[in-house]
Amino acid sequence: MGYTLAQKIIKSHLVSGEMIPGTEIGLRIDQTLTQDATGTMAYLQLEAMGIERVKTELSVAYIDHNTLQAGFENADDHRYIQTVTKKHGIRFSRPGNGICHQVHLERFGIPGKTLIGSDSHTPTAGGIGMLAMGAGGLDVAVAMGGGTYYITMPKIIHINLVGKLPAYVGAKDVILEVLRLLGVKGGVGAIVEYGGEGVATLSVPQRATITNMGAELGATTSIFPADEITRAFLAAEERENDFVALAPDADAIYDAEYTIDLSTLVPLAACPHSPDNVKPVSELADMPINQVCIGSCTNSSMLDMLTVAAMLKGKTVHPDVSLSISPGSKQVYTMLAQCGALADLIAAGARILECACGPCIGMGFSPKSAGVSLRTFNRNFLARSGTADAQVYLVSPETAAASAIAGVFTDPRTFGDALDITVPTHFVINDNLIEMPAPAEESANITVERGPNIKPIPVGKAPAEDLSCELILKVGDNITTDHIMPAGTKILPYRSNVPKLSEFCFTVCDKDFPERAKAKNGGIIVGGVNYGQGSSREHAALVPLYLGIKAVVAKSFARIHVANLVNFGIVPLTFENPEDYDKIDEGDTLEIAGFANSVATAERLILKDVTKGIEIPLQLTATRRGRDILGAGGLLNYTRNH
Ligand code: MIC
Ligand code: SF4
Repeated sequence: MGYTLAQKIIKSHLVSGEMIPGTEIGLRIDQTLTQDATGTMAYLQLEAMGIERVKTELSVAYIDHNTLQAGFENADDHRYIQTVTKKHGIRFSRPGNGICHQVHLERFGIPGKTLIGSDSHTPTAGGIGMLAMGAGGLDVAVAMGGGTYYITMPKIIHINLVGKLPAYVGAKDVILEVLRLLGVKGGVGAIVEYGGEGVATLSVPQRATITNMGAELGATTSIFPADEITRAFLAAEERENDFVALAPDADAIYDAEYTIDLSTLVPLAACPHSPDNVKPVSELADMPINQVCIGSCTNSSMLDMLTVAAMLKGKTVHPDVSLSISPGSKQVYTMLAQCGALADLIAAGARILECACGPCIGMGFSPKSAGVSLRTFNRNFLARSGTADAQVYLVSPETAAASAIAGVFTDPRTFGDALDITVPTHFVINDNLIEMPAPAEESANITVERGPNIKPIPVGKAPAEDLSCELILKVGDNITTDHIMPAGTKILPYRSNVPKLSEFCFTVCDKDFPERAKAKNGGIIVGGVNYGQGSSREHAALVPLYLGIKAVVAKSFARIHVANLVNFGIVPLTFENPEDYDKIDEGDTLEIAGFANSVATAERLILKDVTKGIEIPLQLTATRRGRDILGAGGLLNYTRNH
């Protein structure tokens, strides 16, 4: 039997388990990345585990999220990351060097290698044929120490691409079409593998746009083959030696198959407030808009920027629209300046931001009240932009540029003659903002600098013998980590200060939650399907732990979040009968007799709702290892004990 592309990489990195979908496997990790909003915690954990030097082939720490420095906190975190990485053998990408995923693709990604990153969009590197996955910071810290990364062996979904994209239809429209087809939980438990003759018509940056936003499908990762186009991209980055050709076996077996004819695609938009709420732009045409933001790890490559610059050249942004542009990396920014395209963007009235995540994570550029914002980003979750009643639409750079000029939602196919823009055959290489770590023999001399905002990490406790507590919060389906632990300018500076961060937990859903949880010493949270979708931020587990949350009962969980819950000792439980969700209410008193024993061994637990006088069967779907971690009160304790 032949293997798929992803299966081949898994096979060559398998440390434990068998490649049977749904069972636990352990993988050897070649590369890691962190960003600053999750990195401080990851490196505090690396220190807590006593890891002296990283054991991966390459580990890089990027500074790209918390770049608006309205107080000392972010700058202190950056200094902490700079010094801790120097000491422990990690490269440091300075602020100004660009968004982690864009820079990693340009300078470090290697086909056939494994990468985990403390950011859910790490699968961007799947565009170059890497097996790249998002993970919680603690899992990344373990991998840096040479530890195994455990996942559930995914199914493989094959997306067969045929044909060629028409003019003004972009790679973004391909992934929006996949989201329309599969939905935000359509990729859970699966890897999405792209193949077919249409692959050869897509450049590496286009492929990376598609694998990037595979995160919004809930997929473990997404991947493209490594072919002559990949070789040319690596050669243009002066890294042709890193090229390895990768393709699935001809007789590979997939668990599901879809075909997308690229030539039939049209410009699409994901409407508020979910990336799978997809409609053709033509249906939204002429809706007045207030803001356009171009950039983010999804659409900030040289190809995207040149496309936008060509469309804006000689034009002026509509007076009702504020347009921001964030190039993805210093390489992109430099080349835009050198070729004159930057001048075209500035002349048109674009507000050029530094190469960082920026508006994507609410770091500035919040829209006006009830504002309509078109963004080339990957997430339009409620309130993520920083404006609670904003209406955020996710679109391609082509749709964004055409609409910014017109002042209304515009189908870019009405814009004019087709553009002829291709990926440069040679990129400007200057890695001067990537600092190398100190040699091992000098690391003892390096002092790690810790600002006053860096507080100790909360550590979990072993489960109680019997659990009795309140149903402290009940939420619906598809709750994102942006609901659980919102981000943005005002909150992100506290990523290394969990007590302060806890004041914002779940406030998108319920303003009183933090106070209530504190007063009642926590309790149990109940959720619907796909609980915890979205980011990799382990703060969405750490902060509930700090507030005393003992367990989350949901209809189903998102992959990275459920791993984070286990890592911090919060017990993830699912309803045996999803309809039982409707039978229990916030404020009910809940009991699980023999809780600790059940977590250790039982498949089935009985939740007693004392208020209603009913019993509800639950399942704990943790692996043996997961149960041991929960029993120890989280991965830090578990690692210490081992
Ligand atoms: C995001 O896009 O939501 C983030 C911000 O990049 C997160 C990481 C974080 O919360 O720091 C992610 O995607 O994992
Ligand atoms: Fe940054 Fe946005 Fe990408 Fe997250 S999705 S890494 S915030 S650009």
